[in-house]
Amino acid sequence: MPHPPTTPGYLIAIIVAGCVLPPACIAGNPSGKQAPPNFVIIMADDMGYGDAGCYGGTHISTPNLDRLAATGMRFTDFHSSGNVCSPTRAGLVTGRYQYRSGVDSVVNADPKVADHHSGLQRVENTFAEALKQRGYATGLMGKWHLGYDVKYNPTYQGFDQFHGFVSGNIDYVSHLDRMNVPDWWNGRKLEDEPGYSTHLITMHALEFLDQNHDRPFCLYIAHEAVHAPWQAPGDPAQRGPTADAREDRNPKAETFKAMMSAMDAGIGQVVERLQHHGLTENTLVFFLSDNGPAGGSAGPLRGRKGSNWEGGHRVPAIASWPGKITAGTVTDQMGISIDLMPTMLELAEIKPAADRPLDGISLVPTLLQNAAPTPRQLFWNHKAMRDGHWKLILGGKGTPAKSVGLYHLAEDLGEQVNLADSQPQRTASMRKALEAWTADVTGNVTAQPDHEAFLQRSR
Ligand SMILES: [Ca+2]
Repeated sequence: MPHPPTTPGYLIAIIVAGCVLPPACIAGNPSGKQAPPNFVIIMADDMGYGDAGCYGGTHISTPNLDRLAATGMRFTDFHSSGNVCSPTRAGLVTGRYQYRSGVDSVVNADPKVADHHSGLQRVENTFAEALKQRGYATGLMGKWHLGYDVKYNPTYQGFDQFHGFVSGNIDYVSHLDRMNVPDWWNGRKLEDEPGYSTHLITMHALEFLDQNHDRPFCLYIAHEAVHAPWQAPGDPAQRGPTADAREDRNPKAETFKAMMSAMDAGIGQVVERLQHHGLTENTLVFFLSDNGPAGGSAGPLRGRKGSNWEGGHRVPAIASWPGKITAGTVTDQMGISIDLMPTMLELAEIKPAADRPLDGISLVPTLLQNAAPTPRQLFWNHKAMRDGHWKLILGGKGTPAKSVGLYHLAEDLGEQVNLADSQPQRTASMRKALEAWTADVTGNVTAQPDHEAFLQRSR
């Protein structure tokens, strides 16, 4: 018989970051109530709907993602709120359509471009800020892409720790951005370290887990993979004074596979580290991609990164939480990246800020009860919307600007049979809903002072 501990765990109050968690919150305590769950959000970059084995991808092996799906829940109808990088990230961290924060286009690497000067303003509430109030340790490892100036650094947006880069992509080896500017940060300090970016992101994620395993935490792992430049582990730098300046437009199949494998292996290491610390049953792991593929595969979907066709924004999404989410489930519930913040806040019992209502919905009923899918409406870029299985798209890439497309995705996932003419009433009502949504999300946009000042100077 093991001896009971001298000091029963339930008598200890954990004091973290000025926040006292009641004894009932301590994991496994005799009151039966669990500690608030930990969150690990893993976002791939430019990974397509067809780029994982568990999504029918045959060109690539993703054993760790496949295992995550086998131990958890796989979404068939999950979306990014943008079809390119920055907008999706602005939506993800605020839980609101990105138009509201004024970060609705790519924050450009080139300072001569107005969009270089946009960023997520401090007035926004991020999930990291919300969770910090509840005593969570917070970290971002990898890509931020929500502002270049150091004043937009993620450590000003609720993240205690940041190891990674602020631009859209860096050389995986030399860590220079597209303008050949060094872009590898430790918090607010430019601090390069040697290594392949995917490996570094994983290493810092594991360190974060080692440092914070005994308190509630939220770890946002924003992989660079599988964004260009196309560099596999072991490849030389492509950017920098001594580097081969030529960057391939399209990836070689072997290179792309190796980039994906490095990320997949890193995800496996993170799951193992959670197991090592005994955290799997109190940690929700959620994996998703930030938009459709650039170098990879959209599977059966039409369109790719940057388009409003499903291939631009329907993404792989997997949730794993052993003991809470039934292993091996597949859900057709429509979901979107802006749902993650309301989901985390509900699980952590935090009320969202009243002045910044969330646009997403909590996915808790889907995750924990595998509730039957509820129909909903989702919107993209003032040009596309879903209403249940119906998809409306205005001027879809490859069609005339004024074209109107209506597709029934349950029967036509590839958006090939345009029903707009045969369904005029539905088309009209969806257009009306899209216009109303546009008016709503553009009605009270957060100002972007640096962007405005740049435009003033260039006039
Ligand atoms: Ca992206």
